[in-house]
Amino acid sequence: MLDEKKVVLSGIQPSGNLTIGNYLGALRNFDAFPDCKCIYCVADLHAITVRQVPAELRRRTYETLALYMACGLDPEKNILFVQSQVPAHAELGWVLDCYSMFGELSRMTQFKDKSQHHADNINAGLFTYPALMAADILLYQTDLVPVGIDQKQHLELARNIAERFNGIYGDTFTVPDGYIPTTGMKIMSLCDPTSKMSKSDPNPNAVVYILDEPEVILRKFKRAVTDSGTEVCRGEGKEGIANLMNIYACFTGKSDDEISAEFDGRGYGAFKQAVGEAAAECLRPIREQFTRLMADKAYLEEVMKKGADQAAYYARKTMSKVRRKVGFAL
Ligand code: AQP
Repeated sequence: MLDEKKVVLSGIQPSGNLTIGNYLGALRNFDAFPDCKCIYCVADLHAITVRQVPAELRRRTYETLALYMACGLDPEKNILFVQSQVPAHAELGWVLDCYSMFGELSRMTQFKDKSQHHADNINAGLFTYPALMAADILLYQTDLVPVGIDQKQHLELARNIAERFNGIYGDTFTVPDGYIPTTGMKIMSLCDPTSKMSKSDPNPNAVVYILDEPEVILRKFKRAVTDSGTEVCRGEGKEGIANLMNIYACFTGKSDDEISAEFDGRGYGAFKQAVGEAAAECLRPIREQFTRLMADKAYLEEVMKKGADQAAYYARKTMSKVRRKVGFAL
């Protein structure tokens, strides 16, 4: 533990514009730990496991940092930084590659999914991604990792790697726990409610971005795929409605029963309109604050620099322990 406070760490890849899936599954929970040391990175090393346009990656790195702040993360109270600016991530990532088994990495569903979507670029980084994610977490002796349910498998692997390393060399890493939200755990695509809403989805209508304008949000929800029924409730073949209920519950705090009662006899049209309005209303102040922050690039760079220095300080402590344990020359 750093400074005796519990350590919280998470990150988001700047691999696209952030979605309400990223927001509801992860980002919104980042400021739920007032008594902890919170460390949040923009995971640009992870982003290059999929081919990126360099100028866009750089722009989105700034934007992701600004979005962290626009969502309420105060850089005076949290360590906010860009992963590639703290080289210890890559360093520990390599070490942990050597303690990650081919078989366990092969079982990762994200690797299987991304290999299918990027069949022309199934690179080694895509395969060892979870070992780098383990390094991100273990580098800071992290206690808690707020992530969406889709990252649960990677988190389990990080725990296994930590336990394996500790088993060989004695106590080195804190074994982290996940902090996974119970409502709206996995937000699904608006066009195919059986697949996850992802920022890299090529179809913009499948995804609501945090920074979408209110009228765009309303339009996307209006067109969301549902079913031929009329009742707002969960059930067989109603994955689209279930997804909208999850989203509405997240933005309003209402229970399933309250939602079903509210839209009883009113049909899907009224429900979709309400989901859109609730989302647009909650996201409006974030978009406005984001616009203010993006206007001051020098300030963002100052935050990045300070965050990287703070993160590097803690990372160095763990790395010197790791170097000693594995037998690198000191
Ligand atoms: N649809 C989702 N529902 C709930 N949580 C989600 N997260 C992502 N999508 C959803 C959570 O957001 C965090 C950021 O994850 P990431 O950027 O590291 O990678 P990801 O999970 O692969 O996110 P995307 O949006 O799907 O990115 P691409 O398209 O680049 O692969 C994580 O905590 C994740 O659980």
